[in-house]
Amino acid sequence: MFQPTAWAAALFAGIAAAQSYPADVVGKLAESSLSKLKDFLAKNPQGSCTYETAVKRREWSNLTVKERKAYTDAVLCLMSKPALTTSQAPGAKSRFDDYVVVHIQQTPRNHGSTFFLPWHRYYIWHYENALRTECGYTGYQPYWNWDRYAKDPANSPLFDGSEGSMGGNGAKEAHQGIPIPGAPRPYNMIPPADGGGCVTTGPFKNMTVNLGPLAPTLQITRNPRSDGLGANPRCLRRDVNKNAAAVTTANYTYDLITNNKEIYWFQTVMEGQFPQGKWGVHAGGHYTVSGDPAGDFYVSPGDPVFWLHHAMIDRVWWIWQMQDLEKRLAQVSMTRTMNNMPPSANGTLDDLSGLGVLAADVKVRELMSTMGGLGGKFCYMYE
Ligand SMILES: *[C@@H]1O[C@H](CO)[C@@H](O)[C@H](O)[C@H]1NC(C)=O
Ligand SMILES: *[C@@H]1O[C@H](CO)[C@@H](O)[C@H](O)[C@H]1NC(C)=O
Ligand SMILES: *[C@@H]1O[C@H](CO)[C@@H](O)[C@H](O)[C@H]1NC(C)=O
Ligand SMILES: *[C@@H]1O[C@H](CO)[C@@H](O)[C@H](O)[C@H]1NC(C)=O
Ligand SMILES: [Cu+2]
Repeated sequence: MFQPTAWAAALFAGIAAAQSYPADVVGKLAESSLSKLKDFLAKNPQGSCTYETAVKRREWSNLTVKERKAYTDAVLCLMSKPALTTSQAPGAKSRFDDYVVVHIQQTPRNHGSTFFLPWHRYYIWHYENALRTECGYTGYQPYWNWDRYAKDPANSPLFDGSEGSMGGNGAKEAHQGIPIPGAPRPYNMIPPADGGGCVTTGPFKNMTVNLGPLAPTLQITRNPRSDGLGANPRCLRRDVNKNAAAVTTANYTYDLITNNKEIYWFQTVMEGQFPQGKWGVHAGGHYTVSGDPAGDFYVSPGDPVFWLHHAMIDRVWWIWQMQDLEKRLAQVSMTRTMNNMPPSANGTLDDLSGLGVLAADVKVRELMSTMGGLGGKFCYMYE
């Protein structure tokens, strides 16, 4: 028997469930930590950056569809402006590609090293600033709270392919899973999901990926240059993957923040402990997108959703720092090379970190605080 009321109620529940997310344990922890930040700022004023003046980066589904479109329009605008890096990277076609070039060039320095968290903080801020100053975007960099979509990322507000999404999943195309080097079975392979082909829906359905690949997880035509910086135009591919997303639920992030008191362990657990079969939330988020270039360690910023993932990485570091600001705003660890290969000295707050031709080197010390870092240019929190 047809029951219109039950049908309407079910439909309404579906819509409501898709759009409202109760605070998770990590969000509650962030909320309850803000008083520590206020106290710290009262004792250590940061010039014009105050608790009241700091801007708030917001979660993707907390933006209205109009706000999300303003963001993706600004990204498309960056993709339409001429590149500044063509002399080093003949494949770079746009200002958006400039950021991919810098990541490719600095990948070994900025992962598994002292620079991982501070450098990516600088990198995201600079990109956000380009969207605002070069493309008229008036909002701030949104983040992707992994937990919200982990159960079914392909049908989430981030990847459902609607105009308010970051673009859809890739078309279904047979492909392999993602090998996780050094991990024991069954953690040595992230099983493939239902995409793998070109993204055909949402704001980025027509985008061209120009650079790379360098470490492809799909069969992609090789770049004409060994450094990946030559022209290799192709479609954006994704394999939105809930197998990877399973390690990004809030309990993993909460555990990461609360059970690792030293930066060395916080960063190590975040970046993954593959020999122990632990992928970590960092790889988990990257491989939730997968495909090309999102699954490529070097070229991943060429998928626009990278920036929302790394904003979440930055948010998690911010929440971790708030637990003990006196100490954690000054804590770095690891060495100057990826996984200390080749061996190098421990990095320090006086080491330099920069964005190649895009932005000057600054001391790591300048990148430690979202509230007053970079000579006061950093002045943000996460909602
Ligand atoms: C899609 O991309 C092609 C090639 O870059 C371009 O010629 C075309 O105008 C684009 N279409 C839309 C609707 O943006
Ligand atoms: C998080 O929860 C899942 C599902 O209940 C569980 O399998 C996993 O071990 C938990 N992870 C952590 C780090 O607690
Ligand atoms: C480098 O850091 C490690 C731990 O992070 C520490 O054990 C070691 O003593 C440091 N080395 C030097 C030369 O400071
Ligand atoms: C979502 O936005 C509302 C205001 O628009 C805010 O009160 C709430 O804290 C936000 N929640 C999260 C988790 O960002
Ligand atoms: Cu990176």
